Amino acid sequence: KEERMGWWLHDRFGMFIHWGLYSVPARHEWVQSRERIPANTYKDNYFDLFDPDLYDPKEWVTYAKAAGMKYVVITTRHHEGFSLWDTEFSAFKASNTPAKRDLLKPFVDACREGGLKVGFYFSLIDWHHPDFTIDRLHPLRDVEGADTLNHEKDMNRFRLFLKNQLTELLTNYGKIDLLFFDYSYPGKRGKGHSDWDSEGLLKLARTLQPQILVNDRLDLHDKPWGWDYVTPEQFIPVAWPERNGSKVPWETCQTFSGSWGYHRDEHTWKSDHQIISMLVEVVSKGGNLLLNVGPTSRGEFDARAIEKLTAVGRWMRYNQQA
Ligand code: FUL
Repeated sequence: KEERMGWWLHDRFGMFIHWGLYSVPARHEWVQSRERIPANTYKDNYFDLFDPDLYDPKEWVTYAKAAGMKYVVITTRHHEGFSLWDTEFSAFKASNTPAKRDLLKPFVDACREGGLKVGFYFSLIDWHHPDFTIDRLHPLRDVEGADTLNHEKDMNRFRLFLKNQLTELLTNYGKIDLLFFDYSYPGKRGKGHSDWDSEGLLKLARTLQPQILVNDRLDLHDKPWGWDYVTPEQFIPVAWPERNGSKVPWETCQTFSGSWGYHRDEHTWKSDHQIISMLVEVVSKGGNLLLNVGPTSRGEFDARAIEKLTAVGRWMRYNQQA
């Protein structure tokens, strides 16, 4: 494990990218759940408006590198169930929108070309798939008759679907350095990891890509082989996190503002000073920082994100080791 983790422990600083259909409404990546939007309405409203005409992943890589980041983790699919790649297993994918293409492939190529490690974020939650249980986070949770609807659902089919998609991702895009599963919680049936067969997913990942690093959101906390690093979200632990009395590898993921997906009207952006202090604090406590950008539906970084990344880059330039 130590050997596998070498690059990650060394690199310390990465970029998170949350990009999906939620960039169209531009008011939080949980918009579908928050506003209780049924899957078909969500699709009708936003699918045909997803047209990333300004998408240039090479540009994204340039910004990441200029800020001193060494790896990138992108949402291949978030909770809305929309796939950025041309998956065989769903029609709810970028290649069927006006984008008309697999958006992941050029991204991976750009990272490789720029010498950045590539991580895939992969949602276990799916508000689009017909077999996904209507649980307490689901957009249809308040609909009358949700329990009856659940009788028709077959999580076995959903589990198979996840494995099929993960297989595509770990087979068709070359070497993938890291997987960020997100996230396992006890569902209506109350089982957590067995709802999505976390063990099976992890086994599959390690079979297809033995070197891959995996985060701790599969709900396999009690198993030392169930995760490589822990992921405090939106906070910096007071001290180096421990499990069973030993310090463990950790990474905090953080947003510039509140939302992960592009949120046009959110004005709570951290200052340059806050971001740089955060990086210093994290690294001083032995952790990694995964700093998030939520690109717009046209495929570009918001000017505010570019400003922040540039400020970090400027600081890096004057403070890096020769
Ligand atoms: C959370 C997700 O629900 C958020 O939308 C975001 O992706 C964050 C990194 O993880 O658990």
